[in-house]
Parts: sequence; structure tokens; C-alpha cells
Amino acid sequence: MTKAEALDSARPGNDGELPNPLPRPAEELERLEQAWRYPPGIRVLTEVNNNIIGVLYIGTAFLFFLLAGVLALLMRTQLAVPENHLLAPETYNQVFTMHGTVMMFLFAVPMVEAVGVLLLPNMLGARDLPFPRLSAYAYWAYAVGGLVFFGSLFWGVAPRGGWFMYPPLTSYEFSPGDNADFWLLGIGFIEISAIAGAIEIVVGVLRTRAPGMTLARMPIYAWSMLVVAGLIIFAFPAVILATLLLEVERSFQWPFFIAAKGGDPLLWQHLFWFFGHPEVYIIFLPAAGMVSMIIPAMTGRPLVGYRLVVLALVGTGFLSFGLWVHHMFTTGIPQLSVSFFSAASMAVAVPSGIQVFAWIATVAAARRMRPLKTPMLFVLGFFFIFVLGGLTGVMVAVVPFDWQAHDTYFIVAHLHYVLIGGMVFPLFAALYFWAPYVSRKPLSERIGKWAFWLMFIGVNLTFFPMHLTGLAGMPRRVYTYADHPGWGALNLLSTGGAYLIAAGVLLVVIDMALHFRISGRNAGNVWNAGTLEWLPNGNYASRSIPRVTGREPLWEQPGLPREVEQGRWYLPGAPTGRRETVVTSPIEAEPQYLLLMPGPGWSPLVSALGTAGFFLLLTVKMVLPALLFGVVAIVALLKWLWASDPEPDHPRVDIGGGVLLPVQMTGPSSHSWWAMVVLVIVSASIFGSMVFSYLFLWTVSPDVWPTSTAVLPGWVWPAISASLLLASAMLVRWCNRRLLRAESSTQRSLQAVLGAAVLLLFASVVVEVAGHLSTPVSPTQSAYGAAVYMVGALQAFFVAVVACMGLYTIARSACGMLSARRRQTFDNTRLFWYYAVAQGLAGLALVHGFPRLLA
Ligand code: HEM
Ligand SMILES: [Cu+2]
Repeated sequence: MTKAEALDSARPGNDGELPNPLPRPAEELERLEQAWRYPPGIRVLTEVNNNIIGVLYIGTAFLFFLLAGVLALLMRTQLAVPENHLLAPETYNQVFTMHGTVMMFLFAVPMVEAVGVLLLPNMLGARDLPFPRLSAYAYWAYAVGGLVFFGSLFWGVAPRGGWFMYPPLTSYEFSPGDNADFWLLGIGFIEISAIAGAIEIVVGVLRTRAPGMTLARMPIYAWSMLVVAGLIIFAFPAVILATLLLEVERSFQWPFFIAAKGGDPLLWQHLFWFFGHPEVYIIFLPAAGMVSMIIPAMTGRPLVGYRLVVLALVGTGFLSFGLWVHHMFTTGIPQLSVSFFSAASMAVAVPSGIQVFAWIATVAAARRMRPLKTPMLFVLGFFFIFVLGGLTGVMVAVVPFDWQAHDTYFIVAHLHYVLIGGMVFPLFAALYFWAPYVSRKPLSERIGKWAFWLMFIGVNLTFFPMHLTGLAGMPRRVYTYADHPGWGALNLLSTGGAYLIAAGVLLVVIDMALHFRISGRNAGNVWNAGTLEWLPNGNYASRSIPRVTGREPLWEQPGLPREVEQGRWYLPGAPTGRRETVVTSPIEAEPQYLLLMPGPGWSPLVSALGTAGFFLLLTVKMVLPALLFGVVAIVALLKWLWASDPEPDHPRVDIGGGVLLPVQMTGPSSHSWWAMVVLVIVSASIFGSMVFSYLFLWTVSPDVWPTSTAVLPGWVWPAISASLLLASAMLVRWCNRRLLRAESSTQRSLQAVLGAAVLLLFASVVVEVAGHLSTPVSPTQSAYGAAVYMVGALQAFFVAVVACMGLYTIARSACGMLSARRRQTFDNTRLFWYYAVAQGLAGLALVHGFPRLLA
């Protein structure tokens, strides 16, 4: 017997005795419903529950799909015949840039996270993800910021540098005006919501699974989202830094990408593609996860090769980081690395292949397939289109072929086969599959089939001919073309196909308008699926939280839906009267404590508006109003945090079956500590990208680096700065000791010491910058100066954040909300503080040590 089996047989539920006896107290359900009730009227905007935020989030991402689709139709109409003059070249540039950017950043990535927000809690048997307000905030910032960003098209200020915005084309010299800044802005919102989503997903998947749902029993979709969150954590920081550098270069003329001053446009390409390639998997892996859920449900067979598929997901995640250079084969990088990355690119076909074979084997073992239902049709369409895209992918991984096909329509064809096959079709499958889980009625099978065939034929008609136009030499990103033999006819075919796709999508929209209704009850388990999201549920998710004993609990524990609904499993009510969920251990999923969750409130919406306003106004260079919005954002944020570390003295709560759980928890096993650790990893990755940039710029232009120590600040500067950093860390450590001793008289001294520690941090930055100001090197003069000052600026930013956290902690202490047992605020601040100190020391070592090594 394995450990998990031993636990299962030792628990109630296997011998007919469930954790909670019947009958349940009369007012129990009432109290649960009360806690999770939506606020009435306009205040529904303050709701943070995943049921609402998830649906809004998906709806908004879908809206962006439609909008970017309209742009695609515009382009295809323009390209239908040679020598067409419907769109001016400038407009065309904006349209294709916006199409690509919106599809990738405002549709695909947010959609992936939105589906996660909606599905994960119920699939895992949680009442909600652990940070509902974070999801709400991420959603609102994205929705508002994204819509304004899209609006830039109507004012003619949309970006036009292509979705990957290569400098020097996008530098201030060649892209004056605000257009490029709008692109950087749009990306900024996705960066924020992607990181927020990743934190939510990592902590949610690892800590809020139903009791007994060990890692080996976790639904594949949750696995895929966990891997994706990991990709976001390590890949997004590269693009965060890249956009930061480009914006700083555009605003302040710090030359990171300008060759004449020792910068290098290739730095952008490295950073962008280090993110950009994993990005494709950030989009594809969740889709693969959905397919791995849909196929078992539609065939009545558990997924064949579950463990292999998990391995394939993790393997793809790892490999995807080694592939970014295949987007740069034509940039003249060394032959050896080209060969290496070419081989690596082909290797990634292996884990994808494993998944495809697992799906085919499951379909082959099907118990029930006919009649073919719409979700399954879309899955089959996905197989076909995605495999074709994979084949052309192997072709372009062959270096000489890539040199040939580079920047032609062959690439446009390849990328759409992969993206539409790998993401859009699984998504429509998921839409038809999971609609009954939120809607009172399922979508129409008849309309769905029509939509499928229109889209399937349309996609192949649109994009297959593009392989041929590409091989015939038609370049991408041209607003029109001469009447070469064959080009005209093939393009007309493509345009016709695009309208067929549009017709199919329109049918789906009509279907949704006709049949999609959210209202308390859903349509139930219409596909007879096996996973927990199909339990009967309301706003509070399922009435009670079951202990699961396998991967398809609904198939293996037949009485489950009824028992869950009767409240016979764990946590059948709302014992504290608030929203709450069970936090379990990360591997075995044993209950650890009860997490009290926030309910509706204005702060996520207000701070999102503040954030959006801040970035938007900054983009159009209205600095003062921007700062005002920034302050609004921070105040709202602090208000929301203020309530998140409540009184710890709640008595333990009985959730049934003799399980007594503490309410909240502090220290390394609390969910907020985990979130903080993820944030630290993200921060370290941003800093790591900065270190990479510094060293990369040195390798391309060692000539602008100091050749003697004479131009460096003297040793005393970094020595003082480092001592200040260390001293502030010591003070925080002292506070920690103090707090552990738990005397209320210590609070005064604690506040003073923490305040002093904040000052020391600031002083360390001032000293470091002053040291550089004392030298002749300036940030605008060379890539060296820019890199040095950027390391300092990054550190200054982190210090500012830590200072805010420090002052906040002092305020908590002053209000008597900090004690030995109520110390989450302090613990999180401390963790981030130590990180900022470590980053500062590493930065000093790099900036002062590295040039001395060379000199
Ligand atoms: C649904 C039908 C679609 C059509 C008809 C379509 C059409 C096009 C066309 C004609 C171009 C080439 C523009 C040019 O190089 O001149 C293009 C580029 C692009 N498309 Fe699509 N597209 C569709 C869907 C999608 C989807 C679903 C995605 C992503 C999820 C996507 C992402 C992109 C990207 C990233 C580019 C490159 C833009 C650039 O070069 O800056 N497209 N699309
Ligand atoms: Cu790639």
C-alpha cells in the first residue's frame, strides 16, 4: 500500500461513513449562500468571485479576438487583389501590428489565464482561488488598459513596428510620436495581469486542492496550468525588462539598442524571443491541457499515459526556453549556436508527439464516441491543423530552409496553423464543452457543427495557399503586391477563406446569444465527465468538499454528487460566516488550515483604474495627472491589503470527519508566504535579465567599457552602499527577533528600528548613484553608462517598493495589528526586504567588480 492509499483507507468515506452526518442544520446552507451571494445592482462590479471574474475575463478576451479578427478581415480584403489601394501603407502597418499584438497579448495570453480562473477552483475542489481580489484587479487593469490601447488605432497612433517591435525601427529616431509607446503600454498591462495570474495559479494549484487530490491525481489541465505559470514566472521577466529598456531609451535616450553608442538591436531580439518562444507554449500548453480533459470525458475513457503526458508537459516547458534563437537564424549569429538551436527546435517535437499519441490512443480506446459531439469535432480539427503546423515547424527549424522562407508568407502560414490549430480550435472545443458548466443551457449542437465546418474549411482555405505564395516569394508585411502570376489567385482564395472563418465565428456568437445564460444553476454534467468541476455547484462552488481517491472522482465514487450536495463531505457550510476554503499540503493534499477569503469590495476595481490611468497618462506624457492616478492605485491597494491579515485568535473550526483546522496561518506554510516567494522569483528573473543585458552589451561593445579603474567610482562608494544594505537587513532581523518575543512594549522600538532600516536602504541607493555621478560616465553617452545607471534605477525601484512595505508594516504596528501571532505583513515584508538587499549587493558586485576584473 502506498502512503496515499493508506491515508485513503484510514479516512472516512470508504466504509460508508462520511465526514458529516445527516441531517444538516437547517440554516447551514442559508449561511453558506449568504456568504457567497453577489452584491446587488451596480455593486456587482465589486464582486471578486471567480464565477463572475472568470466569465467577464473570458468575455473580454473573446471580444479582443473578434476585434483583432476584424483587423484580419481588413488586411485580407486589402490583399485580395494585386495593386489594391483600400488601405494606405501607414494604416496597413498599424493594422497588422495591432492584429498580431492584440491576438497574442490581449487575446491569447489573457484567455488562457481567464479560463484558468474560471475552471481551476471547481476542478480542484476549492471554493475559489486563494487571492480573488488579485484576479479581479488583474482583470480590470487588463480590460480598461486593453480597450484604450485598442482605441489608439482610431486616433492613428497605433504602433506600426510589427508585433515584435524590433529596434532600431522602433527607436525614437525611426518611430517618433507616441505610437511605439502605446505598444509598450499595451504589453505593460499584460505583464501585470500575467504575473498576477501566475501567482494565483501556482499557489491555487499547489495549495487549494481537495483533500486526497495528490499531485498524481491532479487533473491534467491543472498540471498544464502549473507548467504555464512556471513559464510565465521565468519568461515574462525578460520581456518586462526589454520593454522597460526600450521605453527608457525612447524617453531618456539611454542607448541600449543603438549601435553607434555601443548598444545592440540584437539585445532586444534575445530578450524578446527568450520570452517570445515560451510564449507560444504559454498559449499552447493550456490548450493541450483542455484537450486532455475533453477527450476522456467525450470518450468515457481515462487519458492513456497520464504520467507520460505530465512528463511531456513539464519537458516542453523546459525545452521551450532553449529555443529562442530559432527566431534569429538570419541575424548572423555564430554557426555553432545556429546548429544547436536547430537541433533543439526539432527535439521539442518529441514531447508534443507524446501528447498527440496519448490523445489518439485514448480516442482509439473510446467507449462512447458517436454521435460525434461539437467539442470532439473541434478536437479532431485541432489534431489536423496543429499537426500540419508542426510539420512546417520542423521545416523552418532546418536552417537553410529558414533562410529561404524567412519573412515570407510561408512563415505567416506556419504561425497561423500553429496558433489557430494549437489554441483557437481547442478553445472553441472548450467553449462548447464547458459552457454547460456555467450556463443554464448547453450551446446548440446544430449551430456548433455548422460553425465547426465553416471554420475548419475556412482556416485551411485561408492559410494553406499562403505556404505557396510564401514559397513563390511573397514577402509578409507588405500592403500590396504586383500582379505576379499566381499570387493574385492564391491571395483571393485566402481572402475568401478568411470570410468563411468569420462566418463560422459569427455563428458561435449567435449561438452564445441564444443559449448562454448564467444564473445560479448550471446545465449539469451533460457529458458525464469524471472531474470535480462537474459536481453540482453554486456561487460557493460545491456545497461540501469531497475527499477524492482517484483522477476521475465522479466515475470512481458514484455517490459523490449527491453526497456533496447534501453537505456530507468537508466544510458543508460557512462556519466563520465569511468566504473560506480549505488549504491543503502541496503534495499529498492533506487539509492544513482554513483560509478566510475577501468578499466584494471596490478596491480592486479602483486600484485597477488607477493603474490603467497611470500608465496611459504617462504614455501621452501627462506626468502630473499620471502621478495622481498612481497615488489612487496605491491607496486603494493598501486599503485592500489592510484587511488581509485578520485577527488570528479565531478558535479552530471543525470541517467534519474529526478534522479541526486553524483559521489562517503564518510563516512558510501560509499561502501568502508562497505568493511572496513566487514574487521574489519573478523579481530575481527580472534582475537576471538585467545582468544578462549588461554582460551581453559588454560582449558586443567592449570598447565602451572602462579600460582602467580611473573612470570608475572609488572603492569606498560601493563599500559604503553595501554596508548600508547589510545594516538594514540586520535591523530587520532584529525586528524579527523582537516580534517573536511577543511583548507589546516592544512595538515602539520595532517601529523606530524599521523606520531606520528604510532610511538605510534609501541611503544605499543615494550613495551608489552619487558615486557614479562623481565620474565622467553618463547614462546617455554609451551603452556602458546606460547599463550602469539602469542597474541602479532598478535597485531604486525595488527600494521604493520595500520602503512602501516597511511604512505599511510600521502603520500596522502603530494600530496594534502586529504581534507574534499576527505577523503575515511583517513576514512578507521581511522576505522581500532580504531579496532587495541581495539584489543590491549583486548589482554592486556586477557594476563595480566586473570592470575591475577586466582592467
Ligand atoms: C482568424 C483568422 C486570421 C486571419 C485571417 C489572419 C490574417 C493575418 C494576416 C493576413 C497576417 C499577415 C499580415 C502581414 O504580414 O502583412 C497576419 C499576421 C499575424 N497574425 Fe493573424 N490572422 C488570423 C488569426 C490570428 C490568430 C488567432 C492569431 C494569434 C493567436 C494571429 C496572430 C498573428 C500574428 C502574431 C501576426 C504577425 C503580425 C506581424 O507581423 O506583426 N492571427 N494574420
Ligand atoms: Cu519559437
